[in-house]
Amino acid sequence: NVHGPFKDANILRAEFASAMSEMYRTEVPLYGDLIRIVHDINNASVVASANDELIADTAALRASAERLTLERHGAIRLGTPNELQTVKRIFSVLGMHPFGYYDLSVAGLPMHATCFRPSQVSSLDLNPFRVFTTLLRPELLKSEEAKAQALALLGKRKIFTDRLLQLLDIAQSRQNQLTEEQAKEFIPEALLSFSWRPVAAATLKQYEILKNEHPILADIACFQSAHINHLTPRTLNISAVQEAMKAAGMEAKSRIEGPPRRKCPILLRQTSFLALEESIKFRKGLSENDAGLIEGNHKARFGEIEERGAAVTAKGRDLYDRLLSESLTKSVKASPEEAEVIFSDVFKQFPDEWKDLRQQGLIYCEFRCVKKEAIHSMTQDDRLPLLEQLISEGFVKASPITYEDFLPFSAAGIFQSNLQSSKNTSGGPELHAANADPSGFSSSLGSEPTDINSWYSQQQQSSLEKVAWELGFTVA
Ligand code: OOG
Ligand code: NI
Repeated sequence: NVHGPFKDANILRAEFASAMSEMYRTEVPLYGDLIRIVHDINNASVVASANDELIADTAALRASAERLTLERHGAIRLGTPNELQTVKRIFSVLGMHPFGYYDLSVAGLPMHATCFRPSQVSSLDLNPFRVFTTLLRPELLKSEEAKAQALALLGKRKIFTDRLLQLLDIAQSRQNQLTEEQAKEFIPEALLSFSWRPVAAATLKQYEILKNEHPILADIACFQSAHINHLTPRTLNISAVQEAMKAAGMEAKSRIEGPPRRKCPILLRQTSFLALEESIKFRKGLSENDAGLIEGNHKARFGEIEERGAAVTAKGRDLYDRLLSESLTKSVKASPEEAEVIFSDVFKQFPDEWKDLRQQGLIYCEFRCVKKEAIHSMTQDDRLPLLEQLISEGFVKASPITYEDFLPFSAAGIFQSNLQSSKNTSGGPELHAANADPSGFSSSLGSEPTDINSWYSQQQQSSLEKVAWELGFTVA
């Protein structure tokens, strides 16, 4: 019987994220170096931006260097609906829920994804840890042999311990809560599912067959765990980190994914250091008698950084997608430096002043009432929407809402650069015909991920309602 207060999910998530980070730093020491670089640059950026009106205005950037560097996401790749459903239960105990559907077939990858993250802004503020989680789509594999081998391996493996499954049952019977004592056990048990195992579940031959179909398939199906493949701290200045990575001798991805550098950051920019070649032991054969092991190599794990900007509306996202595809088309044969110029040039069509972005309905904002005195003596100017007049007369302040989610094409670029041999990294992913299957994903997950657009627009709307209430208006 369980007594006593339950562990707070926000605290449990923070402890889990920090244990995962420690695990990953031990597994991939280069990640520790990356964290130090990011921390130094964030410190400098926070100092430099303290008096910068433009930056101080951005909700996206209201954070201390400590909190910023703490912020990180991770990524895992799963093989079966059952693994996805169990991972959903693990994350639910940590206060993380599925947000958004990502179709990675746009980049020719046989998978789709969601992101598990906190659903309340207050929880994100306490600890914003999130995990980009992809699921294999066997129906998109071309080779029947590779597909059969992959499904056989996946059908046999057990990536969750019995004790973890027991703890999940206990939590589920109590609104996903655990006692302090159970939580202590839960963290290492859950981490095991995401840790690196030095012995593969596959033979070298199986690994080769799967890798030949797609390197990502080998990574998903040949191992005993759903190893975390990267962790990502957030930075205020991704371009500076990219330079510092190169200066420290790290092999950085040649292009930063996402929108080009701008005055008013939008969405998400990402870059990574490339995956390391690691030695791993493969099984000689799959029967008990073939107990021997063979040395081999695998490349999967890397470190990434992200710079977050404002969340864009559906209209803003359409514009972003259009400019992205225009930039990609124009830069097919370009070097990374030329591509940067092309992107900046094409993206001139995306307004770069907060006021314009807001007035044209391209971004989501949080509105706050900052002054109430003399509101009744204000005469309404018919040429302006009321909200804009309230902003220009200093009653209301608008801050862009931080984008908390991901971009499928950028994700594909991150995937791609970590799949290819490191010498061939200048080319990003190519655009493929989309082949999305959101309802297939929902049925694998056992529920529908939250729609991200509704989530941001709900946040904007509730801030407006609060402003209206404080100023004594009614909202339409
Ligand atoms: C996931 C890549 C996507 C991101 O930040 O966009 C991702 C993966 O490589 O498994 O993490
Ligand atoms: Ni990532």
